[in-house]
Amino acid sequence: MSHKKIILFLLVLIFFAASYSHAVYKPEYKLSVVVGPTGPWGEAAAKFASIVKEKSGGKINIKPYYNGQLFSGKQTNEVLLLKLGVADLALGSTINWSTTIKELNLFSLPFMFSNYRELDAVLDGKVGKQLASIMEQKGVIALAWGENGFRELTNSRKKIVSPSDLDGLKIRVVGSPIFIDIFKSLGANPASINWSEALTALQQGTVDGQENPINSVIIPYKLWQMQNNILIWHYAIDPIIFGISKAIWNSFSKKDQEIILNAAKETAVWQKAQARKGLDKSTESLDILRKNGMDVVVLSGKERQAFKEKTKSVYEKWRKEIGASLVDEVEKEIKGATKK
Ligand code: X2X
Repeated sequence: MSHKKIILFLLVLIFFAASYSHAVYKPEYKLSVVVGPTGPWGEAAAKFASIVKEKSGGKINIKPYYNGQLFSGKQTNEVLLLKLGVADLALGSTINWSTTIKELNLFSLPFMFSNYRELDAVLDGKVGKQLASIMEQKGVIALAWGENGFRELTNSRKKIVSPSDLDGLKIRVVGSPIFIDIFKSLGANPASINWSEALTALQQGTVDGQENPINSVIIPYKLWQMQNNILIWHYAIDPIIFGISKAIWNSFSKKDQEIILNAAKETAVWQKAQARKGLDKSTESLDILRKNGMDVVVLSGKERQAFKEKTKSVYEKWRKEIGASLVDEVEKEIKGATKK
């Protein structure tokens, strides 16, 4: 072979190698999920994976790792898993990511959101986009917003109607400092415990109570087996982010990115609807709790106001931590949504 031919041959080889490497898929893309496979959150992980698999003709294989299997240590480290490549994707709660991305604490500002309309206005508006761009700077692409739900308080000791009823109650919270502040301001005794250890703590009575959304956590985990009181107080909302590591995202072709993005959006719509079912236009989910022996207290506007006032200093402290201008923007969007 002449030199020219050899060079041409090598160039052709390089060309094929390059285009082949573009099409190399990992045998498995790991998706981190903090909860188990049952309930809207866990089921969304399987649904998302199956849509992506089908639409990519079996090439993109996402595998959910439930119950925080990929965490070695705290659940609040989930974003770091994406950065380190331990996980490629996550269906993550804003709470678990808020220690790394401080702006995400805004959903935990006590008694800020009262209903889904306000939440949708914020997530679908300017703030939702701003948060996505902050996450991208931290190495995560937010594909869609899902929902864990409004977080309600359960306990095994007593009926709670006013802040003083919380006095001295030991409450399991996520290891995110804003929750410690909130429960301390209410006179309770908060303990940071990973979700994976929370059930044992509740069973053994190491803690008296916990707070979590009804459809995504309280019902699938049958918390009535250890908790007989629930307070519907909507004190914090907990969106879920369909997130993918930026490095992994960039490894996909435009066509594959589209498949993944559309699957996330489609699943998020379904997942949100499941998270709100029986809590929004009807009370079916509350009936499930009652049928299983729980005493359900739904706060009136006035009763809720008492809790709001008690936690005001926490709100003001965290307004500064999160960024006052961002919180102002959220307050503005909430006001706009209320007027509509
Ligand atoms: O740990 C919790 O309470 C849970 C499952 O709701 C979150 O991951 C934030």
